[in-house]
Amino acid sequence: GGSDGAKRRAGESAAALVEPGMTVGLGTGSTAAHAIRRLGERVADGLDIEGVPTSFDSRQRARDAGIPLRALEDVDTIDLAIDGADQVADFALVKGGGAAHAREKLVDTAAERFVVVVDSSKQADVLSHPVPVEVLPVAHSVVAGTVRDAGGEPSLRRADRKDGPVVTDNGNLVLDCEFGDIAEPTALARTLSEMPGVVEHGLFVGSADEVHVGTDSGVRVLER
Ligand code: DER
Repeated sequence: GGSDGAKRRAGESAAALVEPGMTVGLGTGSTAAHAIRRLGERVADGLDIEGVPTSFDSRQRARDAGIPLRALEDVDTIDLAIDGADQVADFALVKGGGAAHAREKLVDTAAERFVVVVDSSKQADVLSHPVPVEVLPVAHSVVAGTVRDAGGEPSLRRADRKDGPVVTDNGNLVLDCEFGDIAEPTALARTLSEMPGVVEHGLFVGSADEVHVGTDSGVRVLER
């Protein structure tokens, strides 16, 4: 399994790629949080960058870290995005553990370079992690049906600290969809995107340029 030290090493390794003047996509989750923290330290040391958050949480973390922020709609280019993943197989990702994958996918795919930060527990030969699917609230039963028709097993993501389901930053719900081994992630991504009521799914195919894998002793950098 992963350890926080491994996540920290991965996050800090990606933060070292950031150069002065860059606009940086700031991912969501505990591994990307290490990159945000490290970037805050570098900003305090004089690094001139602007961050584009991918969620309410990453915006708060970036503000606390003292990183100057820009709204996505106000930037022309994103030079580098740093974000985590729930599973990585040959540069294809499952994301959405934090229910932030809609805006993450926007920022991560808009970036010139998308660097994924994980600990080694996220690596797999084939994707098999349940795929988070963000749905319009009114659509959750309809989409559950179309997911079943496509061979998946959907479950509405329940909240821990509130009654009822998790509600995303966009006001939507999340279905976690079990498909078993995903041999053809590109095909499944298209199937999910075409389902009426789906806002965004957590399959990121063809967007990751680099993966920094934190281990107990260091970081392994995988370049596509
Ligand atoms: O929600 C997300 O997509 C996060 O990036 C998630 O996939 C990884 O979170 P972690 O770094 O806390 O494991």
